[in-house]
Amino acid sequence: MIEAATATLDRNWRDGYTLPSPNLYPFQWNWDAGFIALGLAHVRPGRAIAEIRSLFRGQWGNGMVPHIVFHRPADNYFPGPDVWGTDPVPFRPAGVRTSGITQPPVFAFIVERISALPLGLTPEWAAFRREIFPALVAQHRHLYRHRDPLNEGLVYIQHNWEAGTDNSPVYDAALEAIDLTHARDVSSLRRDNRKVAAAHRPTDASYRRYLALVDLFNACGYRDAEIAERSPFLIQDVLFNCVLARSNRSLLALARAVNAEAGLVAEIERWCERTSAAINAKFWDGQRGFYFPYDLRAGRRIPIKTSSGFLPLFAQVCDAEQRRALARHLTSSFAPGADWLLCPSVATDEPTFDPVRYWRGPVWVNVNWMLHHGLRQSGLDDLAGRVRADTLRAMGAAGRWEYFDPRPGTPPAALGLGTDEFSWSAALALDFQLNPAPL
Ligand code: 9WN
Repeated sequence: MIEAATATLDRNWRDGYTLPSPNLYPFQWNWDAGFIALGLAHVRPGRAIAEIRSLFRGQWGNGMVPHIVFHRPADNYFPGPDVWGTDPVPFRPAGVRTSGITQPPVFAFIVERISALPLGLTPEWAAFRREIFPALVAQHRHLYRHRDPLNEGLVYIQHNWEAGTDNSPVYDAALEAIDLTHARDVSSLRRDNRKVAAAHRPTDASYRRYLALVDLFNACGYRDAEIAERSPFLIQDVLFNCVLARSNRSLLALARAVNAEAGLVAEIERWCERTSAAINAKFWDGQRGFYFPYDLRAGRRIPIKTSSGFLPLFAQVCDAEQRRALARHLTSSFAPGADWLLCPSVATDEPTFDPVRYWRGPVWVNVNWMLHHGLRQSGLDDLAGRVRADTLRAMGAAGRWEYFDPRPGTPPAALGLGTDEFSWSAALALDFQLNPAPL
């Protein structure tokens, strides 16, 4: 499996960065680059720094790290750079085209994880940590300054594509609230649903709404304040904030390691405390014993159980009772039998559960990797072992697919979904096998 995973990363490497999948995603993506850099650090250490550096070439002047960096043109993806229309934005970087939204900020914890590997002990890595630290601070600061309108310590996402868990049913209601009067029909422009099974991808009706938001951001000149005022989609997402909280902890350790000045260390300490407390204050539903995202526009929690609800374990913000409640969900509503693959992206008892469509039921390797480490840190070692074993079993049987059908008895030929040879699946298969330490 190590050889096969390395071959996937080699195949998808493009002289400085890695495509998530040449077939489906022909550019560099934000959080993909983080997980991929970790895999590269194990087997192609010379490339890990280049991977992260390439992504941060796309960082905007306001600190935002875009979800796609279009290093080279490719016409087999929609929406491409012309649709994003970010060229006239005054604070976009020179010399490289990007999208205009971000993705979960994984880099600080990825840097921490790589620091424990042989690459992490080299002078190149020590220099790189000093180089990347200010960019990571700017990334987090952008989120706190521009995405936390109520000053709660929680940040909101502007688009489901910022969540990473793009087609999760928790975004349905906000997407349905979009006024489609001037929305374009983009069905003939899509490429994704011609390259992989359409049943594994979002519907045309969903894409129409995704693009209506992009058109709105363009009309707002990508100014966060204007978007916050005009957009129907403002969601405080559980996964996004848990990734931020976990990265804050790593950023604090990094700040100390690079001897950052005291005021900056204090600023990061405040981020750590406030976001950790706010996750419990706003997302936790004591009655149902689960964490749910919050729709700022509608002014309510979105009570649909998804795998993101387990990630407060990864953020390390749960008390003993919360840990027990989450463990119960993981082995009941998410996996009604011991032979189900952990962890479905939506609970199997939710009416929106769909075992094959994108983020509406299938198992994803990156979520499992974060869940595994959250369970380890919570002392839930048996469950952590099962999540790891299930992930490796699915990839062993089917290959490094983008996502997997969680249902028991699915034959290997039908197990893998979306695109094959998917980079972060390969990269995290490597970390699962080559670094047994918890994060
Ligand atoms: C939109 C690249 C990306 C991942 C996301 C995943 C999918 C893109 C798409 O692919 O999203 O960003 O076109 O569907 O949902 O998490 O980063 O792998």
